[in-house]
Amino acid sequence: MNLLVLNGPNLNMLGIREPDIYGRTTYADLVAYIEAVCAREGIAVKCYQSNHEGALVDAIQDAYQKMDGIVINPGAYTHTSVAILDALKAVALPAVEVHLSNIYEREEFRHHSYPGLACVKTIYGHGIKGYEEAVLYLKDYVERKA
Ligand code: CA2
Repeated sequence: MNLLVLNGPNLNMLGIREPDIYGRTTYADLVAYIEAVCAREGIAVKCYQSNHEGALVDAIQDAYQKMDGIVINPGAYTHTSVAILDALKAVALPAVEVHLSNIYEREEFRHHSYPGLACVKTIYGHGIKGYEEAVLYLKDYVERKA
């Protein structure tokens, strides 16, 4: 199984600022954690982070016919990006949305997700463990569909 893990704007700042909300794990630690989970599960993973909406759309399009699934934390684009929603719909790959924080306990503008409308599941409020949960959910989802 081939998996793309996408992180959106400012997630490269993990562990550097706002540890009360996002924890003390750095982005490099997060990538190492996801890679270790995927190695254990026999999954080939590509992790990519960008602060640019179009670059995230490009990465989703590049996954078409190469990847079996996508884990995505769109960052603040969660609440604004119809372009990311449309890209996920266009490639029609199973996608799981992850949020480190509980977006439903934060400001009201964080309660709605556009990309989430094209995802088979959303995991929120579990910190970096949420990425492991997303990987395992997608693995099971893809194997059940095979
Ligand atoms: O909870 C999440 O994972 C979010 O997707 C994170 C986004 C936020 O806009 C969403 O509403 C919820 C923000 C990511 C910013 O990450 C930072 C990490 C460290 C320091 C500053 C920002």
